[in-house]
Amino acid sequence: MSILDNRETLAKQIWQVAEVAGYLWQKGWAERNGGNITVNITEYVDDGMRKMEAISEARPIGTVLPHLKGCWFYCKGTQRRMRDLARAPMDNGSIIRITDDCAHYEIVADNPIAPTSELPSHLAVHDYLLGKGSPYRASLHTHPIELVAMSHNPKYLEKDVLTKLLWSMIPETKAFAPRGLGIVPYMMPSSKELADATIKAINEDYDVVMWEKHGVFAVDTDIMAAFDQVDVLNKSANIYMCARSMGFEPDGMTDAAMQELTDVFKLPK
Ligand code: 2HA
Ligand code: ZN
Repeated sequence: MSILDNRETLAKQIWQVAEVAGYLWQKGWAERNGGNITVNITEYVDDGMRKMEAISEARPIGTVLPHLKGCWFYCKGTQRRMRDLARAPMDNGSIIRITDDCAHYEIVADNPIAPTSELPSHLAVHDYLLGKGSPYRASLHTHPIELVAMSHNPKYLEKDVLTKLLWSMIPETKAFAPRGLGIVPYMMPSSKELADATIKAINEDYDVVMWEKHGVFAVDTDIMAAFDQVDVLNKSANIYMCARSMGFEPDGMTDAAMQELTDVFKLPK
């Protein structure tokens, strides 16, 4: 028995997470237990689910997140592998609900699998998104190779230097990652400082944020859309590195070509 049985719309969301987890592994962005995913699934919750007993005690989030009252999430399990989640999402992640004090969560199904080590930062981001009325429901942390490599050079960490370079590699990148790439300087993984800095960058209007020498954090309406934004940005980083390894600095699209694209696609900035 699974909570997904006879719940088609919920199952579709969870299997979309599994599909993305498979892509992360195939791309080499998810070594060992690398990366994490959380999806706000509250809109798919029915009365039957609301009546279910929790299968864990209430555990502290570590902070109070008032906008998460009544919210439910699918979370990748801590220490679980994306490549395993791709085959069996309910054996490598779990469905949790936030308790009414907005300070604890309890696991509801299918198995008592403890959520990702980055749960407090993921939940803080979801709380922020709901607070500002955003339609975004999914957050993704992953280790995309070329983007992480570029974050080892301080010149790419200055505001919007990397955004402009990546946008200029291929027109699709600005069209499909129109808010560019925010930058957060190196901080300890799972720390509150990293969560706060990530929210600050998202608040500056980035959907994808680079964590220097670590990975990216992306938010969007669903997990496939969050993945797509990271994928187009990383594709540009890969094109840049291919040109450099052929021995030349790529020209990049001209400012006039970028402006035309911005106007025709009605993109921000
Ligand atoms: O959860 O990637 O940064 C595994 C990680 C933490
Ligand atoms: Zn990581």
